[in-house]
Amino acid sequence: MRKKLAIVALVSALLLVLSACGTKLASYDPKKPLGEQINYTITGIDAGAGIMLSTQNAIKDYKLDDYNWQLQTSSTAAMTSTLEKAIKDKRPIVVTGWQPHWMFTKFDLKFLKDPKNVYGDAENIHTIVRKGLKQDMPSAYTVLDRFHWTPEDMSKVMLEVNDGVDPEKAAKKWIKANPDKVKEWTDGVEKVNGDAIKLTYVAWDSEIASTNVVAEVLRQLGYKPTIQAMEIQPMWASVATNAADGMVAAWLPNTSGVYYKDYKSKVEDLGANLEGAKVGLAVPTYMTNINSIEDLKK
Ligand code: PBE
Repeated sequence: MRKKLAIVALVSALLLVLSACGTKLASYDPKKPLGEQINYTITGIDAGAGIMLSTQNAIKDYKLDDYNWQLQTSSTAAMTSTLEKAIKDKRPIVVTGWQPHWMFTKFDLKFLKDPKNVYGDAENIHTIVRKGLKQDMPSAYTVLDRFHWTPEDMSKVMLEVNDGVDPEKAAKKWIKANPDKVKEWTDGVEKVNGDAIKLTYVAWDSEIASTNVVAEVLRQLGYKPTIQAMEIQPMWASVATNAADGMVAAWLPNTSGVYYKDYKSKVEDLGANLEGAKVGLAVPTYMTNINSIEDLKK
């Protein structure tokens, strides 16, 4: 009887060890085809994001579907957490990546070359407002029209938020630290008395940062701003139908291009608020022999 028990215990211990081995995922092996190592899966974000549409196009244009490559839908938070875990164990991973974003500050990542230029060249982020805003809210219109900052500015706010600071507080802090920039947007603008203004955005880290900064500047001018997060298509529709006054989240010409095409005649495009954004596929730098989207077929 005792012997039997001992055997049962031994077998279960063995099984435990074996299953533990099974769940331990292998680190990146440059000698093996990459696809095999990650189940031919690109880790993506929310379904409507422009980067997801571009990645579907990349899969087609580079004929990655011949190799059964697929794009996994998730969210920015899930993607960055999967990325962080992979990097910790030096495992292979391919993600939808963009800049400005703290993922490039926090992790050693590189964009894959895109010889077919599916993701387009550098992107600018535009401010889009509803028609009639200029007449209805001239002060807010002027600020939104002048709002312009750099990828470094945006990254600062994003990093703070990623460190756990409340977005509104992070925005206030950035404004306090950058009075000259804020003055360029607000100089000579007449204050108002509690007028309500509504901005919409998608809860991407970059847009959480920009939308909170703009809302805070408007608040300091006497507005009562509300900011509302939604999906990308409703965000455009909200401005086009006057349900919202504006947004600062249009990545153009490529990433939000399909939405721009649909809505451009129903909104007013105030031009770029940030230049030099970038979108593409990204991998950790330890994946030394994967440098181009073409390499995914190796
Ligand atoms: N992004 C961030 C968005 C725009 C901002 C690149 C994830 C996208 O539509 O893909």
